[in-house]
Amino acid sequence: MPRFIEGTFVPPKGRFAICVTRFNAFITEELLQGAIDTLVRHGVADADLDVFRVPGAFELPSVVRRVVDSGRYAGVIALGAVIRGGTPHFEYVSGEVAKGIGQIALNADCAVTFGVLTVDTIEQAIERAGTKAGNKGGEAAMACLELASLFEAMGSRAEGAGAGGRGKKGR
Ligand code: INI
Repeated sequence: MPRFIEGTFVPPKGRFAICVTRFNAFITEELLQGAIDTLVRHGVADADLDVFRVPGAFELPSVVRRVVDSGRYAGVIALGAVIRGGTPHFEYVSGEVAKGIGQIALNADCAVTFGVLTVDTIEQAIERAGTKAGNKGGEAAMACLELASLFEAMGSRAEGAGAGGRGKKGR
């Protein structure tokens, strides 16, 4: 029988942070509510949850990086909504935010998940913010819980994977 090392949805020790953009707030506030609701219903205490408000998706990576580097969190969730307009601005903003958060996630000692919508229309954004296609903020929160729990099960990089130890930063 193989040994399975996997996360659960029981919050690991430590705090969670949500970084959410103000741009397209009518959508991102719904993503935020979905993420908070998911974390709290899985047992994260209000006192262990911080929300950072960010101007726009372009600024998300710089804020997420500072939050991660603080070492205070077991998990960080990035939320935003980039909606295509008539100019190439969409491509630059959506490209930068995906690349930036991806690089941070790869190098972070804590769980970092991506709940940034990149859609062609406002209708598609609405569908993903708590209507037909679910709530991508809630999904990013679920993924963050599972990944943080998996990291806890794996132990920190310093301790070696599979050690079952706790991470070294703020957990
Ligand atoms: N920011 C978003 O979060 N979503 C968008 O759809 C968007 N569009 O399309 O322009 C957007 N632009 C602002 C950008 O993120 C920066 O805040 C701005 O360029 C200042 O640096």
